[in-house]
Amino acid sequence: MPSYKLIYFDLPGLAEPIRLLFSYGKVPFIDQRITKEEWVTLKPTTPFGHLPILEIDGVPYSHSRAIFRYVGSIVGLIGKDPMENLAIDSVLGAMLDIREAIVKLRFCEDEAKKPELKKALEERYQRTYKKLEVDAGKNGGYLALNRPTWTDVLFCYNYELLRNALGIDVLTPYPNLQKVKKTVLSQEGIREYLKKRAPNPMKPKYELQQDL
Ligand SMILES: N[C@@H](CCC(=O)N[C@@H](CS)C(=O)NCC(=O)O)C(=O)O
Repeated sequence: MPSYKLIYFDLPGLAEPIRLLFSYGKVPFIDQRITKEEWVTLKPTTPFGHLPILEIDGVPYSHSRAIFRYVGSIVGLIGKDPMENLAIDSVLGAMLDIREAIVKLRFCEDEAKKPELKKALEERYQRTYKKLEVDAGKNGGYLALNRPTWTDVLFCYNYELLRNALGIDVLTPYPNLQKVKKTVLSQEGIREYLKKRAPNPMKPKYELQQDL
């Protein structure tokens, strides 16, 4: 097996789905967390000037989505053909749209604009969750296919972000999506990871480990 080193800040951010995916498959990896000061020196040496980076046998690879897919594949959570991978990537797109709306709201410094951004986030996630609820019902509790895929794991992390952004349990009206989360959190590797998860410096009210 190659050696894996994930380099990111001491935050969940774009690295957390990668940590969760490695953990799902119980694939050992070095979880290197760097400080802002270290980043100043490291940045010019990186392929695209940002993190996360996954080093595979010492060779650095960038861009979170590419890394999600790669780690998804090594832990057996990808599709078997282009059509299946299209269904998986479509859920990825839905999660990224929600994340974008969360980031806009969280980093907005203009108080007057926040209600509008909150409304946009609510509309975005409700529309997405309604559609995914139907899909998860048809797929027996999985989002993209009728078996687990890496977007089920990504969904759980996205849910954690969303729940903290809005301060409500956004899953309450969606029993099939609750099942997706339950299935992911029942995986031994995920449970082990969450039990010893590094403290989140942002101190969010809700963390996935509360549901173990
Ligand atoms: N398209 C990239 C974006 C990565 C990105 O924006 N990384 C941020 C942290 S979340 C970063 O490296 N910020 C520090 C910097 O740009 O100097 C990906 O998906 O990995």
